[in-house]
Amino acid sequence: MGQDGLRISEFERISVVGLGYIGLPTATMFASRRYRVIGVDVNEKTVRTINRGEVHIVEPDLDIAVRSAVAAGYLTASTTPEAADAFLIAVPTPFDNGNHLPDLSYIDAAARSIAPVLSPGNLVVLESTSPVGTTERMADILAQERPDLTFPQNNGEESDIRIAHCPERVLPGKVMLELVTNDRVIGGMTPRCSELASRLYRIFVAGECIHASGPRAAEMVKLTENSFRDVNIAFANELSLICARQDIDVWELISLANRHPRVNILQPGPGVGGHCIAVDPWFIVSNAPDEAHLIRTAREVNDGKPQWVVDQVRAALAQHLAAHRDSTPHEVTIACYGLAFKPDIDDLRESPALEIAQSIGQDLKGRLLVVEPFISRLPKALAGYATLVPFEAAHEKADIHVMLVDHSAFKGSQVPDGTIIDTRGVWR
Ligand code: SAJ
Repeated sequence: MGQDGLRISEFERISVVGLGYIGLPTATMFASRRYRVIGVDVNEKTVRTINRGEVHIVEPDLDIAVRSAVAAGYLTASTTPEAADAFLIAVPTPFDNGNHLPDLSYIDAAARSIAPVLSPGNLVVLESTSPVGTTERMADILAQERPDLTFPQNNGEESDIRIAHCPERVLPGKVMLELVTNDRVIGGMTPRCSELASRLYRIFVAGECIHASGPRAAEMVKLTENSFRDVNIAFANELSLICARQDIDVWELISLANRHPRVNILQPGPGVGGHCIAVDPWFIVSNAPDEAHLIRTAREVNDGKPQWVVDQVRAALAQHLAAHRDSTPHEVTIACYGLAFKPDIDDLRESPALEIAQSIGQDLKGRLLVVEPFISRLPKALAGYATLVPFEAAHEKADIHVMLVDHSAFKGSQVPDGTIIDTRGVWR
């Protein structure tokens, strides 16, 4: 330990570029182990928030960790990169929803922004989930920007700069735990690149640091994990459609089939949301469009599920009106339970539940009640279409009940009167 309490290490300064859902928790982990961390983000507001010791994202235990790391002086944020021993790039890799092609401009910009402050001996790690070949592309950008330095793609083990891809694999909601406990896949451009990256991650990773044969393999590992889950959820979602047609309880079916020692089907739902599983499989498809049939079809099955749920609601509404000839469409009340993209979180982004509620709200002439215990105000997408109400109010008043998210608070509740469309098996 040095006089100022900082660790004496080959990594005296660690720079994390991109202070979002992955970058900020990762930067905070290093800082919590008493390493000097400079977080870099292009958003000035984000930088100011972090420098006040506050957070701009919701993740259990992150706020306390950031507060103490900033207060102790181990973590500072800036809009411009500074010299460091290791650079971790954790910027978004969105995709164009229309043509499903990845947008690598954030990674390119991050590489260009750190290039001027690189010096011999530095390690650059790409953490962002990326199509195969992106780490090599980043290495080429760095080499173009800094012709005075040598890079592994040209100089192998003798290069000035070490480069690796080490994909993040943590589950939103459990990030602070999984950052420490998960195994880490390390895809260095050379064995020494992998070794240096492993030494960096061992600062806080208690899981194993496993070396892949190179960055391309590591990139594909991450995409494969999320595609595996997407394909398995698509299988469950397709079963839910087949079962609905044949009047079979899909949850009973899956739980019985899963009693087989070699069967492990995931759960159906209203669709697949979030920023990872609904996006990453397209990175495989975009690089191998003629081969990735199953992966593409799984995406299409999961993306089609919200519309199927909306169609079920429309059919239930028509049936309700046919059965209650004295009531007009204006008198019907529909309740949606849950808006988040998965249970027990407050994240509504890329949420199939929100998409469904919005669709129902737009064509409903009656009343739409929404129950979402994790928010206090309805998102803009529902403004004017719906009313946020407590669970009991919806449960009591609605004619049609649409269960969209299996929040713990909903489980074990009594099955309401009226028509039920249960996408999560809560009221089986
Ligand atoms: N879902 C189902 N049925 C299931 C499981 C999930 O419909 O049986 C739905 C959820 O409701 C949600 C979506 O899938 O809408 C995704 O949720 P998730 O919990 O499966 O995954 P994410 O997106 O929160 O996090 C995933 C994780 N990947 C894997 O588990 C393979 C996480 O480890 C990754 O780090 C993360 O993606 C990421 O950042 O890539």
